[in-house]
Amino acid sequence: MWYDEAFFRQLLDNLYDGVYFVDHNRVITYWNKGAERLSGFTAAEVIGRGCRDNILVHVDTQGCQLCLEGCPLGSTMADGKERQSEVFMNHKAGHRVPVKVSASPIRNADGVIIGAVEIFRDNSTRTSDQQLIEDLQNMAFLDPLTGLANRRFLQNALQRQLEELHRYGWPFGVLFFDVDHFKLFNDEHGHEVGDAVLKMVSKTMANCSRSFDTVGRWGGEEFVAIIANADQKKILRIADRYRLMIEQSGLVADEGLLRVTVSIGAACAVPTDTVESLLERADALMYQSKRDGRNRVTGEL
Ligand code: GH3
Ligand code: MG
Ligand code: MG
Repeated sequence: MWYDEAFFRQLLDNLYDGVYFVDHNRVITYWNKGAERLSGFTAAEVIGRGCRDNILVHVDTQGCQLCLEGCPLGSTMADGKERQSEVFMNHKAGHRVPVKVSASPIRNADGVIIGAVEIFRDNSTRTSDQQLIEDLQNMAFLDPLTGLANRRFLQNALQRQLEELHRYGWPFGVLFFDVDHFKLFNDEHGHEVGDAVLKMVSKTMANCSRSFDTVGRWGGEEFVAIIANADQKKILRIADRYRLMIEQSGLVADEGLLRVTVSIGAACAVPTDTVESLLERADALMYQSKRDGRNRVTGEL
């Protein structure tokens, strides 16, 4: 089977990896699309220039400038051996890109080395592993729908607050929120619109929380806020601000602004509390708000 030069050019351009050729003077003679993508330099900008011309400026992890002191292409042309290395190349925009580089000699029909080819590939897997760890950490503590802290995070935070109450006597309180008649809301507008409203409520809660308070989604249409360093009076005032802000939030829809209200129970932590006993009290107070007509806050007497 016969392939012409255009076929090979197209083949090389379709590779995801960067590929370039240099002649025996280390002048770049070919530069594929992958090389353009990884480096930011177009073929027109680099072909005809020397690879040591301060374009790619490969450095190793010690910051050693390989183009001047240890060019893998130069060494490969000298001894005819293939080489692989991990280096950082220069992107046109100025930043460093980690790449895995393979250099191989190019020989003519008589076996004489007339140049070299370098293939380079994005080597940022380590950075993406790091990213993955961060993503997993976030996922472990983040509620995916609302982006708020999840139940596990809230439980840990409550445990921490209780320890601080024991050790330093710092008072704190817990608000338990439940959206009113949310089943009816879903039935009327659909589950997706329901989800959008839960997001809206979450945003409002996050926006009106003080920087040292924690708000999170307990589950379903239930939310919890931990109010740090506050006595009963202050906790009630903060709870009512949340209630009012949620009541005043509206999702724009064809039918007009869609609103929901919440019933809140506000409990103050006492030294004998556990996470469970504190939440149970806040939950019971929330139910009292439901019985009293919803869209209200109930605290302890
Ligand atoms: P009330 O609390 O005022 O007594 O009435 P309610 O209808 O809100 O109470 P109930 O606990 O009976 O129902 C809660 C509803 O919340 C049921 C469920 O369809 C809805 N819900 C729970 N989680 C989600 C969610 O993630 N998305 C949506 N769209 N709806 C949810
Ligand atoms: Mg509920
Ligand atoms: Mg409800």
